[in-house]
Amino acid sequence: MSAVRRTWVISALLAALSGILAAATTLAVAQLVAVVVSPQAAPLIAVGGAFIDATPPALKDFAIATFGTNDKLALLISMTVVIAVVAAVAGVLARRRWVLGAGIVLVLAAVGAAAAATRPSASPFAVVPSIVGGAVGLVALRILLSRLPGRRAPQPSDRDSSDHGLGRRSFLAAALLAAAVAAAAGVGAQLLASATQTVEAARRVLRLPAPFRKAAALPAGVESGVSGSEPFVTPNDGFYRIDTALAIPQVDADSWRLRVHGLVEEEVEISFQDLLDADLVESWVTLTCVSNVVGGDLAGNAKWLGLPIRDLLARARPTADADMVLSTSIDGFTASTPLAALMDDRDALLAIGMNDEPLPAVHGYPVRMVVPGLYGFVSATKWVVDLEVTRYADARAYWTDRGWSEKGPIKTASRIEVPGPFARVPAGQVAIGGTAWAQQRGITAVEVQVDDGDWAPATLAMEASVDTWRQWSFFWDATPGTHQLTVRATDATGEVQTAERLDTVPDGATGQHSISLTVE
Ligand SMILES: Nc1nc2c(c(=O)[nH]1)N[C@H]1C(S)=C(S)[C@@H](COP(=O)(O)O)O[C@H]1N2
Ligand SMILES: [Mo]
Repeated sequence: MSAVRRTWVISALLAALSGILAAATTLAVAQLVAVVVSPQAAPLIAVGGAFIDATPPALKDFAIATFGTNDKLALLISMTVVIAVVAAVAGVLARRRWVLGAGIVLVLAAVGAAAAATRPSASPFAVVPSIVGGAVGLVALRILLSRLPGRRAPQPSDRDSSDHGLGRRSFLAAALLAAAVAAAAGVGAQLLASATQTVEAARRVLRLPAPFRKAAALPAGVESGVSGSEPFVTPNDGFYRIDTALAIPQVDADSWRLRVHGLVEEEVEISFQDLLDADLVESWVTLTCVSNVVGGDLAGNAKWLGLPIRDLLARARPTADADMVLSTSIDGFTASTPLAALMDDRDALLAIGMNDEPLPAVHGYPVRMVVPGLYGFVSATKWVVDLEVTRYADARAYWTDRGWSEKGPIKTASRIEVPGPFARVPAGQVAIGGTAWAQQRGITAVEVQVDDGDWAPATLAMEASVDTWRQWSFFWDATPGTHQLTVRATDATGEVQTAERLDTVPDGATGQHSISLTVE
């Protein structure tokens, strides 16, 4: 490579680096400003959130299937990579034509500002983080590019060649400074965010009131005893999490209000204190996600504490033509729940407690809905702030707009948890264990099939309620070779879990769970 060409390449690479450093400064400064304005107003979070809401269902399905519950991390990483590439291009362009590079930075900042301004519950200040970040980024880019070595052709008047070296050192100093600013702003944002985490602090000191009606004690023998099975009660930190929130909404319980309105005789508004003072009930309910594949783990069982939603609706008095309640989260997510499911005698709750603790932030602190028998996407609104009594003919929920069903009764399901898929087990008696669920109906039988043999009854563990899952066990006299085990459940209506394989879209997967294993 000729010396001229080499200088050009180095200079272009450093210009690209300048772009990336300027972008890092922009994002970090914006993040810092967003701590003060609103975490949801940080450009990365706002654009990511807008992207999630705009993603076609098929892509979202793919993301959930591919990344599991890491889909949000994957999205953030992809966005960072895209921004880095665009920023590098902006740096290279700006080296020759400042307006081009500056234009790209401005467009990026404008996209961030626009996304932040249009997020649900955005304040007028939501644009500020992107604007301040963009301005700082432009300054950083300008300074860095003005110090690029080799920008200026050597002049005869230069006293010696060390001028070139000086340029490099001066660029290095600017680059280090930009990196330091970005790092300081990023770390500062983190520190400030945790120092102002009043929500987590408030949650920690919150004492839940004693329930007016306690949950029934769990019967002895509610667990099958097969070691390695999922615990009957899912610990809060092991509970699956599914939502569209890139940054977890920070909801202040003291200013939290829930409005019940729409087709009602009387609008009702309650505060968090009203909930604490109300007659709360405890209930064991197994929550299930419609995106759960056959044999999947998007289900969890907890003891919820909350106000029966029917008590609230009784005060509001829905009119005769209403058939649905559209619940809305502070982050704009909505769910359409049949009014009947919220009025009948099941424990549909406005929950504030989960396994004897205030709701964890990721599970909806301070208040969420829990409705036995319905998939989460049509019922389990976290960070809920609004209940509109309406009609299916008049309003549509978040996922219904994206190709999913407007209603979502949970389908009968069963899975094998032990042994794991492709396990190798010794011949002789092998303990098979798992869980089955058919919320609102209850499980009355589970059967296991070895290879193409006859279905044989499994032993059911005790039932806690028709709204919880039920464990089962099966002792198999295993003979050497490769085998396939399949499970199916029967619910209390007598319906046997179908073998017909249906996809999760639009209203939940069907099919029977099988595993292959080797007996040695
Ligand atoms: N605000 C909000 N609530 C939500 C969702 C959401 O995306 N946003 N997802 C729903 C879905 S699809 C499910 S399965 C449950 C999951 O609740 P969990 O995360 O506490 O397990 O929350 C429901 N509530
Ligand atoms: Mo879900």
